[in-house]
Amino acid sequence: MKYKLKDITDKIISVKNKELKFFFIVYICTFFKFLSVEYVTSSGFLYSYPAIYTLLSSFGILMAFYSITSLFHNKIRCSLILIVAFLFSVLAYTDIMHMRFYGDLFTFRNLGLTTQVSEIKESVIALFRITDLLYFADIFAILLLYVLYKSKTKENIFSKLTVKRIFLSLLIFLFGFSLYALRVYTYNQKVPGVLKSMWDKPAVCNNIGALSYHMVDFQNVLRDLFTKGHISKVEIEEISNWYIERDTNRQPNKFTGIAKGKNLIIIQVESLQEFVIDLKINGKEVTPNLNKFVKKSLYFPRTYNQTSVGNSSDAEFIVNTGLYPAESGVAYTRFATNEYHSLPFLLTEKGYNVLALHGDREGFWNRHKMYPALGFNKFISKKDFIVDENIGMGLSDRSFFSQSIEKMKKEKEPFYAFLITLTSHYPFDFPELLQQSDLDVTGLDDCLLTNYLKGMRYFDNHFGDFVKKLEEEGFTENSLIVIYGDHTAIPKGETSRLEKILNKELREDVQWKDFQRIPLIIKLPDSISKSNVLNTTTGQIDVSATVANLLGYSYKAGMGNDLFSKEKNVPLIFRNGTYILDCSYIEPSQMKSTSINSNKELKYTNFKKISYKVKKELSYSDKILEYNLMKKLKYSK
Ligand code: GP9
Ligand code: MN
Repeated sequence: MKYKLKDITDKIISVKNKELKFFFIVYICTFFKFLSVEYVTSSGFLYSYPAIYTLLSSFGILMAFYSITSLFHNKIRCSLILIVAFLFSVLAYTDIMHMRFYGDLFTFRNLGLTTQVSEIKESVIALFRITDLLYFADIFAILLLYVLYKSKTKENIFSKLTVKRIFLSLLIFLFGFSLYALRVYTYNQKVPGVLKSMWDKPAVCNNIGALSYHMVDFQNVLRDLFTKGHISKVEIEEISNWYIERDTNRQPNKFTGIAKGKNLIIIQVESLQEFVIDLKINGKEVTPNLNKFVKKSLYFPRTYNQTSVGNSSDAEFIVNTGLYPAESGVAYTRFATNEYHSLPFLLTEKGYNVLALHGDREGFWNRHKMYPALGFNKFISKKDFIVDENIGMGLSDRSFFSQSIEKMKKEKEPFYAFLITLTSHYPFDFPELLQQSDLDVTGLDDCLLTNYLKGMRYFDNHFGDFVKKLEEEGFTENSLIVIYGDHTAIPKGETSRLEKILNKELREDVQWKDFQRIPLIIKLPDSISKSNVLNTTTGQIDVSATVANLLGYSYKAGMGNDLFSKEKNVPLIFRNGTYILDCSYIEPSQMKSTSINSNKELKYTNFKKISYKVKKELSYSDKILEYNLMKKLKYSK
């Protein structure tokens, strides 16, 4: 044994260019550790194995990092390189553990989350595999060999810092950094907004490399940290006053507490737009089950999609908090460390059991962090369902609905179950979905719109089965059921096809805006069931206050209104500052106002005052998020 070790050390001593080789070994080991992360993220069905540009980006950014260590004094260089390599190993291993546990990568944004550490600590033992030691073994081996070598020769293999060395290191840095920057730039051009929103971190990692992903993530966190200003007490008071004034005259109405003590089931339907309700193709309804359900419910056809770049996550966020989506980036990824008031917290306080169910990876959209922050006590995600059928992004709606009802049956009542469907997701061309959808589309082009309609029929079939089971289990009697579409899905390019199918014009901006509606369906418990079509202009923002009122409570921390006491002159505000007031669409930045009914331009000056109020309201919502104010504000008694 002694002889063997001597052999090895002798060999090492005899090697030329020892420093370069030292760098090379450390570099290659680190590269493979991050490659293992890229490989793990590629095992998701949506991604392929890391492509050459991903590898080049990883290769470049790592080269840039190690070239910086080369600029330090030769006495500390060895320690520094090993420390950097160790930190990289920790980062790569943290990613691996996160992927195993959440199906998502680590983000510096969630560093402030206290749950993070404890959750990881608890699960680390369960998730540990003996091969994981490889993530750190190289560093200890290198260190050991180096110490042995030093004890024999006393020679420092790290050469002195010379001008030539500085020049060469900087050159290598520039080369490596350019490879990284080029890939980050091209990926961001290809998928605009992806790096800021980070809706799918594994996909980002798969496209630009693991370390590059962390660089961009770190940059995002720093940007937010440094652009954050200061908020004065006066400003906080101003926001509190807005809430108090709004609610001063709030009175109970005939719907207050009508569903008291009942369960709450909210179903957020992927890509469901309002125009499909009652739509017929070749004489057959696209969504017969949903249409039947609408006839038994309070139906709000003038509900507008208020989401921003956060899509599904924005819809969830607006509905559960009553706040607007983040001004830039995505609330779910930027503000998971905030403290919230929310519908889940309110209902938990009233004795409800609150859970969310969704058939995707739990880390998608940072839900695994945001749900606890929003007050969901339980999140049943892909890893908790039996994935017997995967369509598109995750568990099929068929399986999701049939397993969800079984899970709901076991839950303590009253509960608030928040269900998010998935299969009818853009681009709606998943082969299993198209095969299983029985919508007859003869005569329609083979296009995105046709696939969308087939997707809606697919959802409707399984929604129908779900409703039958809800009835059988008595849930339609002992629950308040709310259904809405998360956001719109049909791009403007489909205008002429839509015009044909709907037999109406959609060309003008205001017509298109009006087309961006989603259905909002509120079904009261069977025995008090009231059906009606209500033409109030509304959006996702009003859901929390409305639902709370129906259950007999009052949700005051949201910026929306209870739909049963909403006044006519309340603007429905969109993230970009435009709004709808009654039947006018107002675009303050262009000083433009248009009638939705007649398509005619209206006098903007009539809306100047209200435009100012709209701007204020959005800025209050932004400040609440930015400065984590929800728990610090005062609300009316
Ligand atoms: C992902 C699903 C879809 O889990 O909710 O999200 P989207 O891409 O629509 O935002
Ligand atoms: Mn969605």
